[in-house]
Amino acid sequence: MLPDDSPIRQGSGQRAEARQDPRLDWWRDAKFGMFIHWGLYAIPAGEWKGDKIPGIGEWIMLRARIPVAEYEQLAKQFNPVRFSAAQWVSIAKLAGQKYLVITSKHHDGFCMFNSKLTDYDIVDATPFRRDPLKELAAECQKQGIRLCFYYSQTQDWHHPNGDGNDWDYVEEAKDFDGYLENYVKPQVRELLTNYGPIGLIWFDTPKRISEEQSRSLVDLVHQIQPACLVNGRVGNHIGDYASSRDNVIPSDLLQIDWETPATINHTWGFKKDDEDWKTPTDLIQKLVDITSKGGNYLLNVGPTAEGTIPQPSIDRLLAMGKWLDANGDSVYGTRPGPIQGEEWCRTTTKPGKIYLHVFDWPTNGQLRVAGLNQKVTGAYLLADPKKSQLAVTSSADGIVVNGPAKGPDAIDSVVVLTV
Ligand code: H79
Repeated sequence: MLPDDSPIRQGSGQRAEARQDPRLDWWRDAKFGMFIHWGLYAIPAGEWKGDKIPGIGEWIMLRARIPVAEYEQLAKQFNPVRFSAAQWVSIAKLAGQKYLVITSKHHDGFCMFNSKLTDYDIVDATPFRRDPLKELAAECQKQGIRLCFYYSQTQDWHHPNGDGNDWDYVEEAKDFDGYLENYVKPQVRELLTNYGPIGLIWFDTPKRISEEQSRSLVDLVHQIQPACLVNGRVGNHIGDYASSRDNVIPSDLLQIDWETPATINHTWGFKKDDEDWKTPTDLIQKLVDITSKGGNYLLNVGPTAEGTIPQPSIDRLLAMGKWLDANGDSVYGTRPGPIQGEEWCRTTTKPGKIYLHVFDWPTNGQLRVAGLNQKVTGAYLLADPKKSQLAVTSSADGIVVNGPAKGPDAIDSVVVLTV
């Protein structure tokens, strides 16, 4: 049992056998993905009939108790003509993100792909009439990004038998199993059949789903695409990897495969008045912090109803990409390093190398690393193309690297220790 305050919510964990599964290797090496929350909720963008609705944007239907018949009308206005799959995938690419997870159906039930199971989808119900997931699939293939889908398997506020809408329907009267068998599973099949190879399916908020039902979903995914991963929020602790709580970074190294889904501002789906953006420094240090503890960072953008990624998000992603261009060796393909729990630094490792990520460069330039039990044979700054050696001296409790008086990178200066 996980404690109540665990960074991984009860039931969102990793199946024990998956820990050694080589199918996860691409994902273990990837470290950084783009999350995209895009749907009808981008139209109200946090405001309903003149009222600002508190909370995350994609929850507006529930928070404002909008009847299905009213919310459905949004589809007629959804015409994101500025959407460009090529641009979105380029942004992910420039940011250094290796996979992209887009909402195929969020809790509001609107399908962002062409589904034969319903007319409540972007091709049948909107003037746009295009399938953005098809366009993204082609573009991801072209640019070498793994395409993945978010799918809300339990909550569906539009479907009469989906979980969560108690203002149009009666919860107790719902045939949840029928909804899973006759709607969710056929849709998951469509997603895994019509869009080429899919990296992973990102389920969310398991809530009332039973262990048997979760298992049958995992089995279905693996049956159709054996290489496709399933995240922990499929429920009942049987995912291929664990998902932490939203925006929560574990304080310690975890001995499982895990990922933090996170926002750049506060909302996931676009909200016009959420302008509280995390700084590039914060985002880069979070990526490094997560990597040093063995996790992945799945960082969200919430495109507008016109189909564009907000500029503040683009600016931050490009800043991350710029840092990764110079320092990516210390992130991609690494595993947690030997020094954990220090405030001023993080460590990651690859065979023969320890990457010392220095967030707070000491004013005397002396980096004291205690508790290293490998023999250090050399040190240099990762961003230094000449790899000029820094003097390393051994002390009683570890090593001292004699670096420059000023760290070369205000966000994170990476020192490579060869071991
Ligand atoms: O897709 C994103 C969120 O919509 C979803 N997970 C991420 C990846 C998510 N589902 N549930 N939650 C997050 C927890 C949500 C809690 C809240 Fe609320 C929603 C707090 C405020 C709005 C529920 C409704 C609790 C209070 C009101």
